[in-house]
Amino acid sequence: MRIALIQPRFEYVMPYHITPLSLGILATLSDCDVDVIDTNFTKIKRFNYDLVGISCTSFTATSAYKIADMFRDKGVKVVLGGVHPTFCAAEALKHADSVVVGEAEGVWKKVIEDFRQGKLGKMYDGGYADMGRMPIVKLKYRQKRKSMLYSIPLLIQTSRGCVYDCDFCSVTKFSGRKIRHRPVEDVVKEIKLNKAKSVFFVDDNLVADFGYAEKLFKALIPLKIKWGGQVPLNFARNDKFVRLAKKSGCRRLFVGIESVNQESINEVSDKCKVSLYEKQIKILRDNNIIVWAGFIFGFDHDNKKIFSDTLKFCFRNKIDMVNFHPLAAFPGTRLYEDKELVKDYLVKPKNMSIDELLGGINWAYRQFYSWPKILQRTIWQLKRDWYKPVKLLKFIYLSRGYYKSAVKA
Ligand code: B12
Ligand code: SF4
Repeated sequence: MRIALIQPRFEYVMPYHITPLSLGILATLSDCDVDVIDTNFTKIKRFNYDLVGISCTSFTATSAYKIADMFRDKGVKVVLGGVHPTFCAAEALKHADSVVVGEAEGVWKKVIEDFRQGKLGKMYDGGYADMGRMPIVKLKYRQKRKSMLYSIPLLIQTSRGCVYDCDFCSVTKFSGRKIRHRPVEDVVKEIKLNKAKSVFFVDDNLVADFGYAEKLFKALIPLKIKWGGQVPLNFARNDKFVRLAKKSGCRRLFVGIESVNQESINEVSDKCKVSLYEKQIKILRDNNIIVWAGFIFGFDHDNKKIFSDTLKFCFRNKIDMVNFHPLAAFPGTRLYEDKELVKDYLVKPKNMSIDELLGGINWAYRQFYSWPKILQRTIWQLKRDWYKPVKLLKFIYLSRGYYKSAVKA
């Protein structure tokens, strides 16, 4: 038996050159031949699979449904899973023979077995996976694209669930309000088995539990890896902890700054304090950690000035990389229930038109990733990693990738 596990194309967000962890996990759990296909970079070359599994978020749903319809037309059974089918199961079932809601680790083997026996069910609920028994994903299912400029890091997840439940996020509804951790020993084992030199922790908040994070960081020190991950900026309130993270190999952090306008942030979360941002970013920079900041535009309190204000903030604080996103309300979030939506789950902005919002984001991207700015940041990088020319090339290449996507949009 041969199955295909497919990552659909990103519709209106920039693709990331990493095959998602979900497909690696499912492939590792499958007791049959598996092809993992990321359609952002690879064409589907064969169609005679016994079963096809497609991973689906709200921003890949349209392409996921197209692929599903295509395979079903050829008589191949299709299973859809992921965050979007979990919250929109009825919609997903119009395009699939079966839908898996929730975390799939606990049910995927049963799905395959039921299929083998010719009794594939319409709906499976994986609930919450047992984090103490997570599969160690095989390397062959992880790196689907290799090139000199991308050293694709090993994706690892150490925890699921979040205590905060922000209005624009579906993580708490999907994975629960209690944080569940993998044993640190399992994480270390996974890194060692994969002989990884570079790791990206996909946790929503790697430092949600300081006690666990401290244990993890200490266990990473002897592995001598470099790692990146996602943390809230207030992680930098504890200088000693940042130094420990750095010592354990932390090189790059993705921080959700969301907005430089406190009134805008207050609309969706009460835990971010703009007045502390500059100090916290400085602590990360002083520890030579690359700051990759995420911003959201289009809150009710945003007007057209927000784009230039944000750029000034980024340049003043020497932010290395940015993601600029329009405020979106995906299924499974409170915003989705509350807000008026325009196209592609975008929230209708109050103080500008949707074209002004998207145009403003595009303009901000082009300013941030313009050649003079990239070169300026490369000089900062030189000061940190002057002896690593390939790293600098990657930094420039990635930055230009953002610029080009903005120009195309
Ligand atoms: C890491 C991450 C990223 C990384 C992506 C790296 C990569 N390519 O892997 C970065 C930082 C780049 C990113 C960006 C964005 N992300 Co993101 N991201 C995540 C995060 C934190 C972890 C994803 C992950 O690897 N999880 C671990 C895997 C194992 O879990 P999983 O994918 O859910 O898979 C499980 C189940 O869903 C299911 N499953 C999944 N696929 C399939 C398929 C089949 C056949 C079956 C049976 C089951 C199944 O089984 C799996 C195992 O349990 C999630 C939140 C989360 N906790 O999942 C958000 C999340 C996926 N991101 C989200 C969003 C919105 C974005 C952005 C659009 C940012 C924004 N504007 O808000 C951008 C999109 C850019 C892009 N092109 O991807 C949303 C998606 C919401 C939605 N309804 O679609 C999430 C859920 C967070 C949220 N805010 O609610 N993201
Ligand atoms: S945005 Fe981050 S902190 Fe807020 S609920 Fe989602 S994962 Fe938790």
